[in-house]
Amino acid sequence: MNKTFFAAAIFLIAALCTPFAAQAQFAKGEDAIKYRQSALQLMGSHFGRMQPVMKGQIPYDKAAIAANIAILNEVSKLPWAAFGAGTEGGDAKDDIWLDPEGFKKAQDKLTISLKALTAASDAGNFDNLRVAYGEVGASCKACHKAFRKDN
Ligand code: ASC
Repeated sequence: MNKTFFAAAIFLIAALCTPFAAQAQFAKGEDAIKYRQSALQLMGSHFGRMQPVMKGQIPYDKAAIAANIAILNEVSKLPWAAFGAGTEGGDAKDDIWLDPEGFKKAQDKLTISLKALTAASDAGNFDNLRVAYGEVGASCKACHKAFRKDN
C-alpha cells in the first residue's frame, strides 16, 4: 500500500478512537441518558429498600443499612457527568442546562444529606438515622420537582 493510503488509514483509525470532546465518555446523547437513568434507578432502589426499616416495619440491621448507604455514596457520584452539553432529553427538564448552578446546588444537597445519613448509620443511632433518611428523601424530591419532567 502506498504512503498516502497508509497515512489516511492511520488518521481514520485515530479519529474513530478519539472520544467526542463535547460528550466526554459518551459516544451518543442517548448513551448518556441511559447511563444517568441507570445510576438514578440504582439510587432509588438502594434508597427505597431501606424504607421498611425506617417505617419500623422490619428491624434495624446496622450492617445491612450501612451496606446500602455505602452503595448510595458511590452510585450518587455517577449521574452528574452524564448531564453534559448535547445530552438533553429523557425525563430531564431543560432547566438543568439553563440553570447549571441550581442543578449543582441540588446535587450538593444530596451529598450533604448523604453525609449526615452515613454519620447516623456509623453511629448506629436509629432516631438520627430516620431523620437523616428523611432529609435525603427530601433532597431527591426537591431535585425531581425542579429538574425532572412530570413531577
Ligand atoms: C426513592 C425514589 C425517589 C425518592 C423520592 C423521595 O426511593 O425512587 O425518587 O425516593 O421519592 O422522596
